[in-house]
Amino acid sequence: MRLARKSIPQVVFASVLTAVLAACSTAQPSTQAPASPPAAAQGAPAPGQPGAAPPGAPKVIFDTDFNELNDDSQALFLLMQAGVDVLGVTTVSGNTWASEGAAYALRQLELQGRPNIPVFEGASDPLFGSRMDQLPAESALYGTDLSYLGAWSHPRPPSYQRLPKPPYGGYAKAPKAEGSAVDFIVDQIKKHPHEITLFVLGPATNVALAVKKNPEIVPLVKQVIYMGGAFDVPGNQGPAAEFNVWFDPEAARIAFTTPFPDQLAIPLDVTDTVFYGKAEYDRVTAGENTPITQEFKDLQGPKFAKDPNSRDHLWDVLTAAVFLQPGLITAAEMRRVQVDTQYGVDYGRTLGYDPAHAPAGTQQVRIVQRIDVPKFYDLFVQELTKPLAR
Ligand SMILES: [Ca+2]
Repeated sequence: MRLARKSIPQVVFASVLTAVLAACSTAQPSTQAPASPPAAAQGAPAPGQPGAAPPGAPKVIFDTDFNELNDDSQALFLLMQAGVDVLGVTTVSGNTWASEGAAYALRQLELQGRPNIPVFEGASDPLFGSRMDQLPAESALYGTDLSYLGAWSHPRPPSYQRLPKPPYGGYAKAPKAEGSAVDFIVDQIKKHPHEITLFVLGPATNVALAVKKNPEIVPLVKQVIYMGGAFDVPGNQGPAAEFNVWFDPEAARIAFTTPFPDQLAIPLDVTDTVFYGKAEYDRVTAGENTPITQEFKDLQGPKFAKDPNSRDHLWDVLTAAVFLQPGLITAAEMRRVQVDTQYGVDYGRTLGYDPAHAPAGTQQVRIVQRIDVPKFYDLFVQELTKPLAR
């Protein structure tokens, strides 16, 4: 059995992080120049080029545990359809392995005619390493619900081009971008100071690595938007933790306690109040076919045909929606946030303190508690059903 995580002294954590950062800075030495490097690997395409956003469009980096037509995927659709300048997609293991996320993101971007948006394969394991083999013990000790394990439910694929099952419509023609996801985040923030909103829609591993490796970027980030945490509601991965934070609690702790100029969180407190069912599916698929609506029909149609009462949450989609329309937020509170990283029943629990009575080292995060659901769905349907933004 592995060393119990609570017995890992801080110095070990520091050395682990140092080793990870060293690997990060030297990762992926390209021994062979790609015949045709991804056009956008150095940043967003120039205006007028395929995949270019309108001049002046807000800039985002999309950090994600991407899957096919899941909440991450729909959040990306929403941002791009609304004309946001997506500088790049960086993947992390969570719902999927980082390699799977890269394959799915490349394919989804290709389907939307946006193959020039670079996709970087990021961290495959949490800062403290994989816990796959200790999950049964974790469940027995702490009551962790093992019904959903994301990437840890199946073996790590050998590469983003060799998944157990090809992506929807096959593998994308474009390769993933060369280089490190962490370095891409750092370089883009330095290139566009005070302009980039960083979407953190999976475990925060890439972001934690970026701010530890290059802390000078912290004041240059415009805003960080997380899907993550469960503040005044139960967790969805065991009694207390939300999945993204549970997957890499140490990374979430680093991210939330970093003094970014502006942090906004979409936790389970709000996502648990928004349901997606057949009525919403019918609105998305009612009109003209586009690659997006066709994918909804192909991938969600069978589920609703079998069970018209099926419904689910949209988690990450809410981050994109409130970014596009902040007025959708009907209730929110400013809290100072900490993450419990003691390896116990509360491992990965997010704690939101009253700013007047908060522990030292915590940072202010705006916690969204409710949104205007009908207006949210109006935006969702409007953007996802219009002709593809190119
Ligand atoms: Ca996600």
